[in-house]
Amino acid sequence: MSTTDFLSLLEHALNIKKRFLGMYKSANAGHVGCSLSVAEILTFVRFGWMKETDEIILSKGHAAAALYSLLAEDGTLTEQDIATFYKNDTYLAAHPPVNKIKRIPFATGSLGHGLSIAAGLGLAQRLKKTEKKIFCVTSDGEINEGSTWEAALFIAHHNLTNVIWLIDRNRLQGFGYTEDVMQLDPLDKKLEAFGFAVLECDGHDFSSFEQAKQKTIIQTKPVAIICNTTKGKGWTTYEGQVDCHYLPMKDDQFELVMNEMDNDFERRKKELI
Ligand SMILES: Cc1ncc(C[n+]2csc(CCOP(=O)(O)OP(=O)(O)O)c2C)c(N)n1
Repeated sequence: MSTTDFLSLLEHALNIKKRFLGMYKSANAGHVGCSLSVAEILTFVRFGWMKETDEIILSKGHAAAALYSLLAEDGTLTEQDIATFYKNDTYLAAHPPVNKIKRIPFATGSLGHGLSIAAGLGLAQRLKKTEKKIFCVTSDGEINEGSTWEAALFIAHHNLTNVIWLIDRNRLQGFGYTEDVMQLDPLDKKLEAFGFAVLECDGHDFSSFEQAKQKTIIQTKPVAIICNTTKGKGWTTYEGQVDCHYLPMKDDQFELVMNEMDNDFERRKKELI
């Protein structure tokens, strides 16, 4: 990937984050931290990895605003659509609806189901003998759900290398730390025992994603990528704190976080060039 490609990813990420922050602010809605956590993962998959025909499943549907913003960034949704977020009669609800929006074929948000959907799609594509890949983004908290492990068994059993599982490993969930609620570590060893090739990356850093992508290409087993992230990244008031899950932004916090997005972009741009 060239410097221009990385710069373009940074620009997309900035637009995506500022757009969904604006959506959350005008809706006075929570889940801000959940979307800031997953923003670069979605940006990289959509603009740095997947082909037009590939699928992306956001299993952690409560970060729907990040997905809607991504779909506005790629032209699937318009800014007029985006303005309806959380309003009466909108399709852009708090969780992605089924079959209303192009690129969102399944409702998600009842946590723990996305990987099963990805597994089914992966097997279907295998049977159809297509090259299509299914990117599934889950949270870490939803790995508490038994259905996630059933899907993992299934993917490994069928060696569905067309399914790529990205885990937003921010170590927080709605009301506490994942390791306190239900211990996942050593997550890499558990996933390996289930038959996955496990990779790790910095879930906010595009060069780290690029390395994981290059390693994925050469694997012969299904890949799970543990993307180490910070929940609420850039929202200084609550970054890395449990409150970034449900609390909406106050006016002054919104101003701060929008400035932080610009500053972060400039910092990363300087590092790049
Ligand atoms: C099956 C199910 N149980 C409970 C919820 C309510 N809920 C919404 S978000 C959340 C926790 C989020 O933590 P995590 O899944 O780790 O997401 P992230 O920290 O990445 O936002 C819960 C319990 C849900 N959406 N689905």
